[in-house]
Amino acid sequence: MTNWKKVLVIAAMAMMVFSVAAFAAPKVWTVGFSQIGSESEWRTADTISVQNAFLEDPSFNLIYSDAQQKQENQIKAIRSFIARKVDAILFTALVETGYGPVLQEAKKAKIPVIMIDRDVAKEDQGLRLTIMGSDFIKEGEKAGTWLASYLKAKGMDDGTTPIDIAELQGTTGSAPAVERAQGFRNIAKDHANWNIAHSQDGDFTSSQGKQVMEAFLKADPKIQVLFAHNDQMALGAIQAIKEAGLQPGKDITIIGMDAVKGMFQAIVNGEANATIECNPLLGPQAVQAIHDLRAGHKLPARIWTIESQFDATNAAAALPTRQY
Ligand code: GYE
Repeated sequence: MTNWKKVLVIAAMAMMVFSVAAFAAPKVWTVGFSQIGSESEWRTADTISVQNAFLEDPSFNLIYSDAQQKQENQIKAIRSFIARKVDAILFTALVETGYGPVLQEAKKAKIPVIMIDRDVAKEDQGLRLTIMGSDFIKEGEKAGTWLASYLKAKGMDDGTTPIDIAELQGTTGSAPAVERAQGFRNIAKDHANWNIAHSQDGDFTSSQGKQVMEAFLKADPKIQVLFAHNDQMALGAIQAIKEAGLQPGKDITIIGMDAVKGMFQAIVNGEANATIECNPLLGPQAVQAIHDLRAGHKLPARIWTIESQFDATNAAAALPTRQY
């Protein structure tokens, strides 16, 4: 082979290797993640899951922003993602409303926005690509259904004697607070003697849960059931119930949401009665969705997570393998 032919062959081979490598390794994408804060064990597990899933994939670069429970911090973070021309935005909305203008800006900049966990209000849903997370209405319904069968099995509900229920709501205006309340009421409406006598915002935190429960108990020592929109508030309320000289789990039936380890322990100890699982390990799903997006696939309008429910019949067996 003449020298110039050799050069041509080497050049052709180099080009082939180069193009195979280019095909195999997708362009690194920068993804901005606007998280709401760290109000609960659930949130911490969710943040770690997302951060780890992106860290494990060298084809992504994640910019994480913690809004510390402030909507204005989220709006600022999304604006900075747009200014940095990220390839995609992952977004958990603290509350449902108030993000329309910033989502318009992302749309104008042609940056896809994927909701994770908490969605925005209906009128703004056209501005984001998809939502991955739990069915909060179904979770509220599961809590109501669990309560109905528990009270019946224990002979605590004859269908006519009033049942006094207290509800610790999550952050006012957030998707899980709105929808869990709705789901619970979908079941409660078929029980004429169930009386949701107290309902107040406990901001999804244990300290607020405790404070609000103290106030509930002062106003009404006859509360028979506590429905808490998350386990964190239920755990705070358990403290308040004990300090009031009552036995949580016995004098007051307690149902939480999330199925975090602390609540499992409370159920095993007999101080709480049930928790409805809400899976925070959303990282792998988020990475998969953004992979699909980069590959040019159309994402489904809704990506659901799979979850379960736990009470004294199965909590102890599940506890050793819980990841959150
Ligand atoms: O239940 C709670 C958290 O948005 C589903 O937020 C999430 C909720 C979760 O802080 O513990």
